[in-house]
Amino acid sequence: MTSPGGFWMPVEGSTGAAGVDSVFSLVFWVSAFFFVLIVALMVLFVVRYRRRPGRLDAEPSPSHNTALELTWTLIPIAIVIVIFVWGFKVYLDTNTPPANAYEISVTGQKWKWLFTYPNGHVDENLHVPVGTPVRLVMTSEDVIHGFYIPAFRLKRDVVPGRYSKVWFEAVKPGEYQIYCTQYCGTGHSDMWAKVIVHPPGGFERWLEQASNFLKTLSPAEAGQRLAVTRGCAQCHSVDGTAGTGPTWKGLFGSHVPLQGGRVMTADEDYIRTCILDPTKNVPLGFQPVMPTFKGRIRDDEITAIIAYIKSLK
Ligand code: HEC
Ligand SMILES: [Cu+2]
Repeated sequence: MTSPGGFWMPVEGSTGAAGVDSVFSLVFWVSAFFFVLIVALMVLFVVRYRRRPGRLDAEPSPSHNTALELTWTLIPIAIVIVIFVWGFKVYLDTNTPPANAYEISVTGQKWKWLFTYPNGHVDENLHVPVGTPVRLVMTSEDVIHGFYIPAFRLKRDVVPGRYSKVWFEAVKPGEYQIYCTQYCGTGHSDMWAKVIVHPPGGFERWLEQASNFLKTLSPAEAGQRLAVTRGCAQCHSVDGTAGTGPTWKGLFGSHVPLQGGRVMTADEDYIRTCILDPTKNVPLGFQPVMPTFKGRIRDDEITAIIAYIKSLK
């Protein structure tokens, strides 16, 4: 369950949220005040000075009035200066991470978020300890995505080829929603993830357990996770539909026709070769666009993925 929040706003889930809300309220109430004032005066003047029998011509008006002009210049200037100073202070606070912040890498891709922890663990949700500054270093694998956590009042574009950085400190354990705010393609609205804020001590326990999933899960389950966190699932379906790459359903043990007329049996060695040297055996009807995973994937991970592919009868 994500935390609901109030009538107008989501919960203030981070230390920076109250500052952002205060600037928002200031701008909102200033705008509301002038909206009411201007509309009310407009209606009043329309009625008061409308064309009537006996008063057909406009009354002559003075060319200018110094006191009035100074008032309507100086008051707005004071207001925008207050908005600027207040807003700039909140901007600096929310953009300057404390030196001891815990760093997590974020990757946006069509259509999910991946979070990489300092020990190399990759997860589909953002797990963080409560009461600790966390710095996110974010980039995209494909198009522009928008990283957005309403409860933390935190939103930043995630752009391919560069790194955007944000930070926050969560104030209360719980779950909060992450969205993508750039229309990044057909799966855009599925680009959801959660922030899971752990109570003291819980984060370390979670990370320890999650990083050990090759030992704690069955090989096929571990392989299924790897297929997602390593990005294989982006190109390989498991339901029989062909994507950028061939489906994995029924792959194991089948006879695969290759470009150049050869046919190979999809056994353990074939799959291993496909992962490490994808251009060596290219199945008929596909482009050789799979990136090599040589040096990026460990042997025990390959074994788990093979176990997963075997299970997809
Ligand atoms: C960018 C898309 C893409 C990604 C990501 C990708 N693949 Fe592939 N994969 C392909 C394509 C295209 C082919 C067929 C052409 C080739 O072999 O280069 C293929 C072929 C394969 C084959 C042979 C399939 C067959 O039917 O003969 C296996 C096995 C495989 N990939 C495993 C993986 C694994 C494991 C991962 C993740 C670690 C992965 N792929 C990531 C696109 C991808
Ligand atoms: Cu997106």
